[in-house]
Amino acid sequence: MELTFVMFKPDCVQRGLLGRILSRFDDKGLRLVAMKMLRITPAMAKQHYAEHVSKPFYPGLEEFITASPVVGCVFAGPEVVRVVRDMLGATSGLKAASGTIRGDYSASRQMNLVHASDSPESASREISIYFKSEELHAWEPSLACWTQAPGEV
Ligand code: FUP
Repeated sequence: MELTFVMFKPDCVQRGLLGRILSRFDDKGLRLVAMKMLRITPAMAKQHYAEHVSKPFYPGLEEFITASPVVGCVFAGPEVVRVVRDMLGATSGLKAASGTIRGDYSASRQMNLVHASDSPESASREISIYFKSEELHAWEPSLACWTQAPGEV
């Protein structure tokens, strides 16, 4: 089953939105397979945002993402990378559609509450920054037979 890495960023934890936003993923029926709270170091930030390190906004992004603890998660599900990106909405909370997580809770491009992998390849790279393989839990939700038909998984 496809995996994606999701990070509840410092603004999400600081604003007390973690439970509310996490519940949207639960409500959707996504399977949580790993979760931890951690403080991102500058070195981890450079690894995570490798494609952005040389961009002008990077220093501010690093300062923000290392300022306070985050919660990292791995979710599993069919097409979960695209499903979660659709749930987040556009990068900037000012542009994200109403009804998406960023559209409903963020009014900022940098403080957009939640990160999610943009492809299965990014997911696997990002998961390896934050989790050891033994920290990912394979489990079968008892209600799985009521969230997806057998051929869909
Ligand atoms: P996303 O894939 O939606 O998380 O967005 P990007 O990979 O394009 O950007 C990574 C992070 O950099 C975003 F969460 C927001 C931040 N960012 C800025 O702070 N300023 C910018 O001009 C662009 C992105």
